[in-house]
Amino acid sequence: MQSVQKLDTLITDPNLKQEFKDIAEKVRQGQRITQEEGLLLFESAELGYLGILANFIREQKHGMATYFNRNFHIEPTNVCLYTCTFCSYSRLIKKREDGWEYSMNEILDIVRKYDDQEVTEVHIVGGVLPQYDVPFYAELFKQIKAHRPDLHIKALTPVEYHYIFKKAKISYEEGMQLMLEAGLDSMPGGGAEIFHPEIRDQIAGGKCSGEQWLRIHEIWHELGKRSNATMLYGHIEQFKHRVHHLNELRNLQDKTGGFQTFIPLKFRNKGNQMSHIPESTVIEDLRNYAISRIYLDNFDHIKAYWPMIGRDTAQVLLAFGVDDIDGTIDDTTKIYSMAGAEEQNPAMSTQDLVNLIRRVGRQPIERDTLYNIVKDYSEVTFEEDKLFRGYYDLPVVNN
Ligand code: V47
Ligand code: SF4
Repeated sequence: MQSVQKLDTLITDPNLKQEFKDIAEKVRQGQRITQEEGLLLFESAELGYLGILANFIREQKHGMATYFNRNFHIEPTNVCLYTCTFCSYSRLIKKREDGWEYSMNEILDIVRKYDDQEVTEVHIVGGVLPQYDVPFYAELFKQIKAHRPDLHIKALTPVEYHYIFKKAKISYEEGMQLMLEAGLDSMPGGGAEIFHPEIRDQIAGGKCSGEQWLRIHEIWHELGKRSNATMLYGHIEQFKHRVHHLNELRNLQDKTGGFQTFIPLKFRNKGNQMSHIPESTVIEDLRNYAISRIYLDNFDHIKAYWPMIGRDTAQVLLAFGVDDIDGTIDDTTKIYSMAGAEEQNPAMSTQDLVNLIRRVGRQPIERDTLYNIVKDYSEVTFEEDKLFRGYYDLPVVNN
């Protein structure tokens, strides 16, 4: 494999500093890097070097395979009682005209809209409001399962769970057990932001702490279930806070093995309290994803959430440690578009996703939420592919 040769060449490069050689050697041997080494990478490693290391790990784990799924998002409300400074849903943002608070039936109507589509997952997350409580969500999950038992429910984060369990006066353990019984299948990675209190206290508007976020995931994993993790980067945090965040996740993963995917989320600066902070550059984005891939040796997958990071950057990231680009998201997912994400109305068909992956030389594979393979698209060529001219050869299909 080319990625092995590139790493070997790097390790023997006489111009590479010893400390970077040592890290590259560790990666070659499948060994873990330390927090100090993680910080060194953030502070001074070059993009090309990071790309070689991250791509080596990515190809060792997954070869050319690049995963996507078919899902849809539901945001029950875009109004929130918390005051996160990076969020356009926060109650600090003036009462908006375009606010919504869906009822149970309105949410179920959205689910029913997808009845004739081959989606495998519904992703439910939004603002926090008192009417969305334990009885509401338990009933919602039950009704979705009654209507469509095969649909995987990936819903809510420790931010909501902490709030609704406290309100119901039940423990995290009791609460997560109730959600499991109601039909919850897995937890998305949101609400993690930056765990370190030096930063979290300034940006996370009074919602659950880093420890509470980690504890709720731990309990969920102990029930035998899976979840994702995120990190909101590129605002007021320093590199040391990112390393701390990644280290907390790596430690919990050692304990439970319940995380599937890590998703770095680039801070977008429109329509929120931190609009004065410039967004990170594409180079910083690539570096951050690559270092995440190198640091989180016990995570199987690194995902680029394309509506947030943009399609072009998502393509480049497939050479910087990323092996997953999330789903079709046939929806108007507002939390990001309001914050200035690339995609105002994120929707990509299966064909779009397959082409996006294949045109940078990777192998598109549709997965379900738990990474079971739904369909390998390696041999499927769509009509317009025949007109594509690029660096990577596309498979020739006669039809
Ligand atoms: O926790 C809010 C982030 C997250 C902004 O698990 C912002 O598969 C950037 O976690 N700029 C929720 N980010 C989204 C999320 C997610 C998305 C896709 C897939 C999965 C998964 C999880 O969105 C929040 C917060 O960190 N967010 N505002 C903003 N201005
Ligand atoms: Fe509410 Fe979540 Fe936005 Fe914070 S990030 S204001 S908890 S919707």
